[in-house]
Amino acid sequence: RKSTIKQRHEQAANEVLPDHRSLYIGGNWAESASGETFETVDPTTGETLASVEAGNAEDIDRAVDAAWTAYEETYSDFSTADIQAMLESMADAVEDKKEEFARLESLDNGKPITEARIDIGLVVDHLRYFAGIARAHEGQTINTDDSRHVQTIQEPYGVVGQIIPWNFPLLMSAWKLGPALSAGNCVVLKPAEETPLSILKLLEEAGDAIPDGVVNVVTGFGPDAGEPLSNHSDIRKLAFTGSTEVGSEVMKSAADSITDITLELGGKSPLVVFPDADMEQAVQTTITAIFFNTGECCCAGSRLFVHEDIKEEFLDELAAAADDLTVDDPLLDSTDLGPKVTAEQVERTMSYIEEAESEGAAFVTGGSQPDDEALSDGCFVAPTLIDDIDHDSKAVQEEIFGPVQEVFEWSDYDEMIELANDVDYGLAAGVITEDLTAAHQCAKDIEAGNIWVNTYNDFPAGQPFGGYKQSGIGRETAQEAIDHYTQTKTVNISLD
Ligand code: TXE
Repeated sequence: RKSTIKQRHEQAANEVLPDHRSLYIGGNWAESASGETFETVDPTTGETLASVEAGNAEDIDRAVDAAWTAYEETYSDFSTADIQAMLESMADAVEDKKEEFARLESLDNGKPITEARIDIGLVVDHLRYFAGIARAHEGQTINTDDSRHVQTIQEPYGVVGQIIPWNFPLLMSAWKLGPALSAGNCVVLKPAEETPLSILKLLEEAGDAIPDGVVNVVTGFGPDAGEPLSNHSDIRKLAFTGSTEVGSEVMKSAADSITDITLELGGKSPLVVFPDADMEQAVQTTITAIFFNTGECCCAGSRLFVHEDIKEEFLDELAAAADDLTVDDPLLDSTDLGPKVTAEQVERTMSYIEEAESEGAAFVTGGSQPDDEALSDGCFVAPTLIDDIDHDSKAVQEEIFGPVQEVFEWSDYDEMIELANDVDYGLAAGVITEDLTAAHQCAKDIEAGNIWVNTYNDFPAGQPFGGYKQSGIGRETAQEAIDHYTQTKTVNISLD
């Protein structure tokens, strides 16, 4: 099986890899200034997928210059209809090759192909959404008195910087490009070093529809290419998705030049199951909440609160469902969990598991890498459910970002809410109940930016997404995102 997997991956790579693995600046494919490259690795096989240009500060300078030139000479003259047509063309280009994009994402990130298809569908949906609302940005008129006419105009910033993570490489790019371009900005985007390929393919496929310099991509490492982007004095707005630690650094850089910033950071989201929950639906929703994308989801429902009346039965069924998940080659339709993105991420997840073990936590299932020789070169971790763990412990308080969920029993509602809110994060939460009043009350009481009731990880375009507390600042995927990519100009005209 191991050699079959390798062959399948080699063949897929031959079919779907972008031809260009270089920087994309001013509409041209370009080598990095340093001439250095880095390798992106297939986390299923451990083999190198492609060698990609390693950008640095000089490349960021070139990209920012190209973006300003494009803004001043071309993009600021685009009508909203032109912008709509451009974003529609980008969506069409992805849709036309959606299976290739899904396979590429699966190769580079390790996500199961069935989930990669969901990502790509959402990429198309979000680009179309922001194409549509490009025609609907409106200012205001403000009533004061008869002596003046006051109106506001929403204007783009000009050039914005975007830093993208590796868990949903193309989808996070679309979430950021969509509103930035829709609002009339040119972009310099830095993808994650772990997963740089799908955005290069997007530009390869859709580049003709985008005027030169409107979208620029500098591949490279965080400190070499990300930091100079976040420090750049000619960037007027920054958008970052990644760890809270780096987000905080990016925010400090933005503060130096008073640059507007939005941040989408980590999470440790609670999923609350009420005693009246439909058992089968609750189990399925819990599986989606924690094991979707192998738990590499900022909004993963990683802390499960189950009511004591149903805990035993629920945990039995949940463990059986987790054990039924197929951990295998992500290119197979039958696979539920692929590898984590890198060996470093496996180490990180395993260190939390080991720490929980050393503290005496009980493992309902999992807690190790799968015992399957065919997967031994890959970055796999078995679906893991941890019980009897102290809520103050590191594994509960910190984001593990893997297929690991901690379980807590509750009986008193107020105590449960207190615990559910007792983390630094506040990105998302899930509530499972048939009782409408309980659902509304719980949604109100949990401190989080996104609450799913009887569903989880559902991201239709138009629904705002973002965090409370240390999970971030600002909202993406919705009309509100346009506000983050425009600045308000007030015009006061005297009528005296
Ligand atoms: O994140 P980083 P890492 C969390 C998750 C994960 C942990 C570490 O818990 O285990 O973060 O992952 C760029 N200046 N999330 O190390 O470093 C980097 O190149 C500017 C949650 O991969 O934050 C990449 O493009 N940029 C998350 C991006 O930041 C810098 C998704 C994210 O990488 C930089 C990913 C710097 N100094 C990780 N250093 C989510 N919210 O979904 C790095 N980068």
